[in-house]
Amino acid sequence: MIEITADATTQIPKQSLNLSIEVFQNIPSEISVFEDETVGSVLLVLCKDDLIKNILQTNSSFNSTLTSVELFVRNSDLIELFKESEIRLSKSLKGYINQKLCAQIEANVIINSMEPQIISKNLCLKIEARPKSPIIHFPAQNSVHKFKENTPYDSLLLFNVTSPILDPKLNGLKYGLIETNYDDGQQFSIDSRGVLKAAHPFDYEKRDKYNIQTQICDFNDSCTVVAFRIQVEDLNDHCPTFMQRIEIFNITENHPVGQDGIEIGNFTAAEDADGTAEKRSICYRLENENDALFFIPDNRKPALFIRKSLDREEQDIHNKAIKSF
Ligand SMILES: [Ca+2]
Ligand SMILES: [Ca+2]
Repeated sequence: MIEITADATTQIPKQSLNLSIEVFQNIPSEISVFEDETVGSVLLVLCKDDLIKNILQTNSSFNSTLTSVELFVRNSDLIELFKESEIRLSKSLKGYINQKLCAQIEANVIINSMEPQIISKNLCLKIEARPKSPIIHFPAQNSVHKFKENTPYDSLLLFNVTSPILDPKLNGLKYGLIETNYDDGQQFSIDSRGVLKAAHPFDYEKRDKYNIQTQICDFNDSCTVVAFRIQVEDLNDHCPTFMQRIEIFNITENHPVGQDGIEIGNFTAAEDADGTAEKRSICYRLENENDALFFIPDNRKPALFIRKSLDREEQDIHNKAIKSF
């Protein structure tokens, strides 16, 4: 027979707190940490007041002024508790990618004169590789995109960019034009959907190409830059015009003229302001195409011919108009 003698104060067993893990409801059970996270950085902030509030909610007889909570981190050399609130990284996570490393957050709760209760919760670190910067699928680096001059385009290009960060809430990408020395990006804009627009139609004769650089950043300010060219295509939007309005040719009367006629002079060629040779095609014709005396044998050449010799006594001046087209 064993006789137990006890001190009077311990004869009445203290009431147990019976706290559940619910008191840790504000603390996540898992947090993601990048593999290259700096040692000493704060991974999580514990709020003791929230913990006490949760404890008091479990029993209305608990008194906040008589409640004390002490926090500890157990079973981990990866994290430490700083100032009783900050969970800080205490060791490099290099080499732990895709691993889950867990520690316990322990709370020693003392309320009134009740038996202290230790309650703990697992806190796991999910080690991830730091997300890479956004991936630009379109437009390709150094690609060339052609657009016609004088043509209004609602939009020029629609960027196709994805981010390796999977959380769609954080996946909003930021698009921006990078200023270059030549103001190439000045008349362009890019919106939050990645639509590139030009403020006004292009004019090949003013500028035939623009070298654009855009930067696409994720929420983490991890950015990717892509450079491409907007090439303007020339259209035949300029007509040839004569800069020399009047020209005078002299020919001796009764000049012998063969079957093919003879050239009486080359007039100054018309000019076409179009930027490319093929859009500067210039042809000539006499205003009166059925002229009995004068003709232009090759409508590409600014050369005027006569079919037969002229007689000064019959007519000494012939006024002819030539058209370019
Ligand atoms: Ca032209
Ligand atoms: Ca043109």
